[in-house]
Amino acid sequence: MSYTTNKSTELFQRAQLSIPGGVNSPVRAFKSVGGTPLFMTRGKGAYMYDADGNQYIDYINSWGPMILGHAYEPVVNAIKEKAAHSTSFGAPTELEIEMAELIKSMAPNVDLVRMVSSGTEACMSALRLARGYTGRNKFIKFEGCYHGHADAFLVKAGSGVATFNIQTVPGVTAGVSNDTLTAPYNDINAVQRLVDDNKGEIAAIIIEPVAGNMGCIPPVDGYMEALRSICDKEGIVLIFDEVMTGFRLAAGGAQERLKINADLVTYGKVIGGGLPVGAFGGKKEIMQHIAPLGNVYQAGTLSGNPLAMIAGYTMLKTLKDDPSIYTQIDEKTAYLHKGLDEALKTANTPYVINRLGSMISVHFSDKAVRNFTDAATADNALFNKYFHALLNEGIYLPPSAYETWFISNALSKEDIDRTVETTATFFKK
Ligand code: KE4
Repeated sequence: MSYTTNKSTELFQRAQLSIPGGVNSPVRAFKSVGGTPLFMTRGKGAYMYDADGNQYIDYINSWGPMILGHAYEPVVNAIKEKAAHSTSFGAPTELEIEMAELIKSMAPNVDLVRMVSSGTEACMSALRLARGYTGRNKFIKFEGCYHGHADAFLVKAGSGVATFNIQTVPGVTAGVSNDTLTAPYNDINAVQRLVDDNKGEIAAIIIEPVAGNMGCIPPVDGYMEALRSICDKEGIVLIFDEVMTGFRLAAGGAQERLKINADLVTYGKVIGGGLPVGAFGGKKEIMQHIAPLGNVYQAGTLSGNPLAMIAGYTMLKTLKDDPSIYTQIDEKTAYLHKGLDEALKTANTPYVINRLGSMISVHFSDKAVRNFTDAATADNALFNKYFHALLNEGIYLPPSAYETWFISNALSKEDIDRTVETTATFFKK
């Protein structure tokens, strides 16, 4: 079946007259995979539908939030009900306490948590807090990791920054990026060297505990433990950016899955059930420096607003009350992994499938993909062809080789079988 997408083409032309690049977030523009982005009208369960009425099996799920599939009834109904009583007060509400208590009951090492409206805000605030708490200026991030678009993080970042191969982002001043130190992912010696060369000056190390913004790249054995001990020794704040892994890899996220304690954790995506929500939290010893308790200022007009809170609360409560969802979603991803492996084996092209839990990606590489350089030297032109081959058959992968695939628990065995069969057909040609 090859789809006609005339309506999307028309909408894309029109969008570009009023929105930069026709999209409100660059990764949606298909710039790296080529072609015209598809305009969606609705979604239900594992599927979304474009303006021409074509159905797609969704492996983006809004880049993570739709872990239970689109238009999950309890979330939709909760939003409808809450909206009738006003959408925002700018005053505290009991629901925010319930949301904070729910997060604390699921996530390890979170004594206090502050709600914000995006993953970017969460990471930006966590970094400011770590700097305010330690009195130090520098921090370490990893090449290919993406922590949102706050200036300090746009140095060798992943996701759209890597997709568009933006080396230095105009507008990010040297004054800001001078304090951003970078190291390759999965290389603990590189971190040790930076720590030794900047003794007593590093406030934080921020990491995606399972990287998802250069495709999926799990930490190699012992790496996260080594990071933890360097931070303990040097008084550096270890920030787990769990915007992607939080409430996805386990109820307790990567801290639970990898059994590593972070000092601060940032959340987004799943935590909002599809509405704009982010959060950062951690030990009281650190979080108590946040205004109005302390002097590290951080604020937000719509932080903790009722709609976002009821959507996120309903989503997290569902995940907490039925932990088998995590087993199911992991099993579905393992099934997909096995099927893709069989399909790709028949192809005469090298490939690597990286997976941890429900985070998975295919790299057309002839060697292990353990850091950004490995991901960047894979045959990403082939990925782009593969992306379109599947899209044409109604299967929507993330439109970049530098993204992990997002699995929803609404995916059926048949959806996965169709994905595998279409993969096998493409590689047979
Ligand atoms: P937002 O500000 O986009 O809500 O979150 C930023 C962010 C922070 N940390 C991690 C680990 C993230 O993955 C993200 C956002 N992820 C990208 C996709 N890889 C969002 C998609 C987009 O930019 O439109």
